[in-house]
Amino acid sequence: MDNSIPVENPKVLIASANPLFRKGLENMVQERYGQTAMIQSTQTTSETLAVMESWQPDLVIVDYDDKSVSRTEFLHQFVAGDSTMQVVLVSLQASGGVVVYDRRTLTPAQVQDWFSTSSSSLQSSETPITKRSSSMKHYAFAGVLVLVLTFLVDLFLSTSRLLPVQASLQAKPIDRLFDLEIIAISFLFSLIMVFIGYSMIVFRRKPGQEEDGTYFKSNNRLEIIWTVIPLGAVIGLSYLGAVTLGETRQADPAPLEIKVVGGQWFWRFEYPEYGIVSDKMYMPVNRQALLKLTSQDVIHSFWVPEFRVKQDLLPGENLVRELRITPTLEGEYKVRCAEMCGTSHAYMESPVIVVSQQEFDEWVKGELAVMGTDPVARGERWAKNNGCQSCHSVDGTASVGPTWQGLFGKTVTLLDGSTVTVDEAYLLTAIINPNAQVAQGSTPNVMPQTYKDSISEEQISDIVEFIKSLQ
Ligand code: HEC
Ligand SMILES: [Cu+2]
Repeated sequence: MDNSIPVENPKVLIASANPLFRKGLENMVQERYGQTAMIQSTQTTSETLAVMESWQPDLVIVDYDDKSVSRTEFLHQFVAGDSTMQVVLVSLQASGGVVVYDRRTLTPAQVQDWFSTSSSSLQSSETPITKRSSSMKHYAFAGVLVLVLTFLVDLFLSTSRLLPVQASLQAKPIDRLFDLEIIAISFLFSLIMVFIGYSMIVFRRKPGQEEDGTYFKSNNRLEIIWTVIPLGAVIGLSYLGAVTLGETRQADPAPLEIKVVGGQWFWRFEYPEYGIVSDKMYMPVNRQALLKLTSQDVIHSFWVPEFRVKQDLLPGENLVRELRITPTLEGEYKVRCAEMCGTSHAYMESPVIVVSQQEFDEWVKGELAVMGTDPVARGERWAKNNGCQSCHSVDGTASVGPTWQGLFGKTVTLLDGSTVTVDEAYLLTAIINPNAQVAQGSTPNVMPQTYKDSISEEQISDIVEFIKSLQ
């Protein structure tokens, strides 16, 4: 391909809607080639493309700053075609300088030469091919920095105890996945930080550097890479997630069944095998527990961080959910509700106690003994298990509802002005039909109206005994 512009009668096309730009460049071209130069000018993209097609200019000069001549479209057309004409994208500066942004089939020396007759300064921002190898050096260096930072961040995160102690068999695969994700997080963090930091320091604009960066339209290779890699990562992680979930659900042949009931705002644990109901969850170590979870009102979520696994509790008999936990470490933990469920959500927690099989058997014996003989102890248990204590104190402290201390035998004035003495019948009515008799100073409709159905008669009479005992 012949790169030179003919000295005799060169055809020059100037594309700009700006008359000053056109005038300035015409002058330069004439200074360079003399009056023999043939000059045409165009003012829009389509006009420019049409003239290029029909007139076949030797040189095209495009106004870089002009909005009515789309340089992108123009360049695209030019690059796509097989024309040997020469193109210079220039920007005229207020100072009188000329900035060349892009050119084709013209070496920097030729541009220098071409403009040498004018007094303009000339700068080129095109990256010559020889810069390639030094850019590979930048990549290699940044790559090493990314690896080093990844290692350090991962070291920091994995030693800074983000998770509490691992106390169940099901926690193992989950923690393995966490380790992997922490490596991925460290890598992504480092990748972004190193590239931003490196660019800010190494490629900082030097004083006096005025031109724009190199123009490029798109980079297919880069776009394919940044689509395929995240896609692969997401698919890979979902596969690992599914495998891990499967591992946490592996069933032992004879698990200990525990029915877990959540309500506003209490936890209740029932052991059908033993006929025990408790407000604390006891678990023998190294034996799988099969939790059957259900809610009495809204959605709650069973979460003991040390066990890692978590499960929502949904209201409704047909929506009982299962969760398998094999505790591996004796100790006292806490179940907390992980689903915002109302005002006392944050306090909805109960002890979870992992003990040896022997201690567990003793606990079962003790529970059965308490429940078998003493109605007051049973009543205390039922009151706790049904969440009464989130509104009623047993020690005189003010709460949502009246305290139970000293309630029995007290004379209360009802909203209609009548006075009654609190006896067993009053307590019974107060529990199964709370709105029937509301004491002055209390708000009706706050206490749940559903205990008549959800608590058995025997249990309610135990609760009455318990309230009676609180003098
Ligand atoms: C959401 C809060 C709340 C819960 C939970 C709750 N109560 Fe109440 N309770 C109240 C309020 C408020 C009153 C006073 C207004 C009324 O009598 O309805 C009250 C009144 C009572 C009274 C009558 C006290 C008096 O001075 O007249 C008894 C007895 C009682 N509750 C027992 C229970 C029992 C037993 C439970 C659990 C099975 C329970 N409550 C659960 C809020 C609650
Ligand atoms: Cu809850």
